[in-house]
Amino acid sequence: MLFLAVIIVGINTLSVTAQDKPNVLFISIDDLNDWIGCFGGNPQVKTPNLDKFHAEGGMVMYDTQAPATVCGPSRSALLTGVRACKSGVYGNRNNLKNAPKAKDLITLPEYFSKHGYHSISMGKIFHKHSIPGQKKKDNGEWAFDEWHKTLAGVGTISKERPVNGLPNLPNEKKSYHYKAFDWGPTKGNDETKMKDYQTAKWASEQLNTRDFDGKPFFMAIGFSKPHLSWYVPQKYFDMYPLDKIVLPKTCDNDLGDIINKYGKQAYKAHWSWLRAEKYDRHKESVQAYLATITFADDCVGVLLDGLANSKYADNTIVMLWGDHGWHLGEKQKYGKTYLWQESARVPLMVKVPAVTPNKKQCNGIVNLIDMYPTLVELCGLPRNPLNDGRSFVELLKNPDMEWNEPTLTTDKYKSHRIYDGRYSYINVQHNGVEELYDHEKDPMEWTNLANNPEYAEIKERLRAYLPKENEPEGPRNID
Ligand SMILES: [Ca+2]
Ligand SMILES: [Ca+2]
Repeated sequence: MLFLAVIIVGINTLSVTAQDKPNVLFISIDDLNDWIGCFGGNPQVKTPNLDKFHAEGGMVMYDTQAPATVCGPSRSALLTGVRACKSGVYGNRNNLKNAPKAKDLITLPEYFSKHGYHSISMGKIFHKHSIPGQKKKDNGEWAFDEWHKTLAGVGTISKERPVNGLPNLPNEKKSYHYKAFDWGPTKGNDETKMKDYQTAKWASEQLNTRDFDGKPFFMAIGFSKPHLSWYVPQKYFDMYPLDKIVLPKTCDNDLGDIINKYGKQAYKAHWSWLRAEKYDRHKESVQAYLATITFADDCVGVLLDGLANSKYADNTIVMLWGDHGWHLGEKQKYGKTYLWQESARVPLMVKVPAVTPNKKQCNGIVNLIDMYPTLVELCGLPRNPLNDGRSFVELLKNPDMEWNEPTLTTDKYKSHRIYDGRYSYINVQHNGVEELYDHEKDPMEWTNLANNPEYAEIKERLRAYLPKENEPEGPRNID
């Protein structure tokens, strides 16, 4: 009798799960900053599909920060729900599965799977790591019920490298391989042959042909562009004529007021910027990033149209995010890393059917690490007590409410940024750098106020949010 009762309870729970739980479409766009029409980060960028998503309930979470400023640690933090300073996963070479404090954490897709969802994925969600002694790589396959390898894309029109013909600088480190900063057109001028396009098409087909065994789904789709190299069909370059390109605003000698513990300027211009400067390629770099964003936007459109045409359109939460920002010349740099806003700030868009309004921008301060507890709450799953983030469900329901708790971004061990919407405070232990910026007066973070006595109290207030625990860096991959 007791056995029968257990079976009946089990069946009831399952049927409730299948009918009442919303699905989740979790979309990652690698290395996309705020250059999206509806974010206003660049006046020239063309992102019609993301803008359409915004017009149809995809709320712009305008002031979202990343937990870390490079792929691996940002993704590890947002997928485990645990900060880098607690997990020891600080860099791309730290696989979370090798870090003692991270390896047993239940990641977001596993958590959904454990609570009755069918998890399925294609594309980059976890950062890819080598496995010691093995040829194959760890892509995070273990986190999903179904994990699918991406389909092959097309190559560039020329096999010569670099495609952009940009030479190394005299005396430049040899390790700075061409792939680190290259762009050019792909063969055939056909976006449908590109890897990301095929990923979008595949996902759309899943949404229109599958019932996932009657379970709600957690589908994670990762687009690899606009990550370098910026190889996309010529037509995307043609959308941005070179002579019309407007460069981001920069400040001469911006790095001059960032001083290390020896009293010297802490950072020099990055090699990528020095190359672009020497060979007059700033406009070309910006053009190529814009072109690659528009290609990624087309892929997002294929996926979102696929969802809109499917039977899941009205009961699927969409959470779309970039893993960290990108510098396009600001602070004399092309790329990510460090703790300035160009790297720390990220795009995040959220659609909760019947909850998020059309064409709405929300200015609350959130962090990508908050996505885990937010999705858990939206889907009615039990709270994961190990999550460091804060659910912003209340904010999604009331997007104009006050929501400005300071938030953390980490670059390396004891290298942190605290941001509260008005000020950003950066504290880097290894070189003794402190920076403080007032975004109300200085939205581009040009004037470092860390040593200005008028701001001493503000600095102390933000310092109090620096993490007290700092786990040493976890083991690095061999290669
Ligand atoms: Ca990335
Ligand atoms: Ca400056």
